[in-house]
Amino acid sequence: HSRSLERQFNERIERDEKIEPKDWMPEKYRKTHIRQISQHAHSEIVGMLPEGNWITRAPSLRRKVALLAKVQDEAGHGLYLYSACETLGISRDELYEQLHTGKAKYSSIFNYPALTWADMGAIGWLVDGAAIINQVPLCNTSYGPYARAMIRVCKEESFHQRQGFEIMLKLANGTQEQKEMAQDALNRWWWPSLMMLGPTDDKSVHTEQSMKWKLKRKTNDELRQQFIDQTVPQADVLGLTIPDPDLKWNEERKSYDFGKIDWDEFWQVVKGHGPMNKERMKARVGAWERGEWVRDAAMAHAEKKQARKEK
Ligand code: FAQ
Repeated sequence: HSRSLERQFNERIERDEKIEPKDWMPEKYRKTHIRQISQHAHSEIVGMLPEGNWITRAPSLRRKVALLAKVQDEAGHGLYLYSACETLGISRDELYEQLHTGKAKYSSIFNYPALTWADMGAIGWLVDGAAIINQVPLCNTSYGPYARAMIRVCKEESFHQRQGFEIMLKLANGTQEQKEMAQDALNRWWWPSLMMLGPTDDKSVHTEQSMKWKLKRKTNDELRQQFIDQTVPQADVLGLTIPDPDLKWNEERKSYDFGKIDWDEFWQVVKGHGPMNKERMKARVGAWERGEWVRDAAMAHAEKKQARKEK
């Protein structure tokens, strides 16, 4: 019986039908979706921290308004994704618990510090740029709630990316010191942005199955190449130099060849030993603990209301 259910399920995937929360699905499909969607949600929430750090120091009111809106969007993406994840039968409390105990991962990129205002430019340009490349194919992912969430998320990410690029453009055309700040931010965020798209395909344990289930529509290496090919001409427009001496146009492949990525650094960060891992977790766990009285008060209020209704 379950084998025929599985066959029907695979045929639905084959026909590009969306799988919905109450549909039958293999347990492993459910589990790997909870893993990826929750990691994605956690990344949005932890991803608010490096930029949140600069809201009070934005150089003008207009910059502040834009940055504030961007960080609020990230909160919205996180909540949207947690809701999509909950449709797979896991509670919000369990998801938070997994993040706070280190059981669930979040994107490596948010374990680097945002040191100067130029980092707000580099994050929007590169990190949101990489996020869009990764997320546009996910608008076509097989699980309905995830696919629909991605449509709105991608529209907002596109504003975020432009916001960042415009900060870079302004700095790159500013004083010598401003241009140096922009170059320095590019130097620090370039390699982590490439790593953000995940390990190389031969080291990626989930890609093969996730491609079959159409959870992933492109592999990590395909997305990375696409990101590089799209971003190098943008660096030219800015007049900045990508910090990779081996970067070179390959006429035959119609793509850029690029230098070696430091995968040891990536795995160190993923395992919790990046420059900001401890601080990021401390901020999240602290926020959860400081919010306890609010949750308790809300529950007590709801219970009182319910009791009054039952009288
Ligand atoms: N960081 O077999 P694979 C954003 C883990 S965008 C940490 O290749 P998969 C917007 C992976 O989980 C950022 N861990 O895994 C924003 C697995 O470990 P596990 C979030 C990583 O899932 C912008 C192991 O390595 N975007 O937040 C990373 O097939 C600016 C083996 O890897 C998404 O999450 C990493 N970078 O492919 C917000 C998009 N890469 O789980 C604020 C959705 C891999 O077995 C400011 N996710 N690992 O313990 C995906 O597309 C995929 O999950 C990948 C990884 C491509 C990230």
